[in-house]
Amino acid sequence: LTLMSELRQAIEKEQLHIYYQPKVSVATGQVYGAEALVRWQHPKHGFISPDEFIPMAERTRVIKHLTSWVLKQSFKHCAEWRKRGWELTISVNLSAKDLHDPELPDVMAGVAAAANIKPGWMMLEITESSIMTDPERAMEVIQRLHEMGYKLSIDDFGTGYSSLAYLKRMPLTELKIDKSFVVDLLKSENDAVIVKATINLAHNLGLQVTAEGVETQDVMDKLSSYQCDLAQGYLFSKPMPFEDFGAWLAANR
Ligand code: G
Ligand code: G
Ligand code: NA
Ligand code: MN
Repeated sequence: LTLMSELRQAIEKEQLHIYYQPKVSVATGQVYGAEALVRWQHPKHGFISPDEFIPMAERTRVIKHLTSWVLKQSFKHCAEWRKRGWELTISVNLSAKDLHDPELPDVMAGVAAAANIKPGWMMLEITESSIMTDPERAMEVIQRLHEMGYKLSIDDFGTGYSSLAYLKRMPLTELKIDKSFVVDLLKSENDAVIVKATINLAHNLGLQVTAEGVETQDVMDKLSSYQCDLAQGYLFSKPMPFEDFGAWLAANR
């Protein structure tokens, strides 16, 4: 049995789980939302990182099932938290393949209706490179998702190819600064310059900014001096299962 065929069955066998990592307001410390990150608990090989199985899934139609499953689960969880009065914005990662699938908006409409969530509660993370492989086609899907009310975020900003011309034309809510620029913010003058410039660029385009990979209070203070909007990282919490996130929220709200 290949890992690929096992992945195909992992969903039915309930081997996939979604972990949540909080996003926190830099200015107030308030919890803004969380990013949904998929995990594969393989019975023999143990934990397998999405960095390994997402690219594998993307080479086949499995990615479509995987994305639908992640959307279904995270929408359900979001609805559950909203019912408890927690007004969180939940971020979900889309792959390049998803962005080029003209059926995605219809799939999402079905999933949102079934879970009884408003699209405005969800933020969809897309990477620069996934847009740039076929910008016109990606733009059509992005435009439709925006019209449905979904928030859109550019993930890993600064690490891929991107065109500022497309950035300007896209209906975005957020830029997410990649952790590779954030972790050494205090040690690297170049990283500091990049982070500061990215925050200013985003704000001048009317976008909010999340810095990921925030591990220390010193980095948090620096981000605060740069007027960064949101932070995500081990300083607050590692990604955690649905139940643990509920407990974390109750303790940290
Ligand atoms: O979870 P971790 O911190 O290891 O994430 C590794 C990578 O996997 C990140 O690039 C993240 O964006 C990606 N990833 C995590 N969950 C999903 C998912 O549900 N769908 C897609 N397409 N990518 C994901
Ligand atoms: O590619 P994407 O940015 O979506 O993935 C986020 C990844 O970053 C996940 O694998 C997550 O586990 C990881 N991560 C989250 N917070 C931190 C952090 O504070 N430091 C580091 N080094 N990695 C982090
Ligand atoms: Na992401
Ligand atoms: Mn990222």
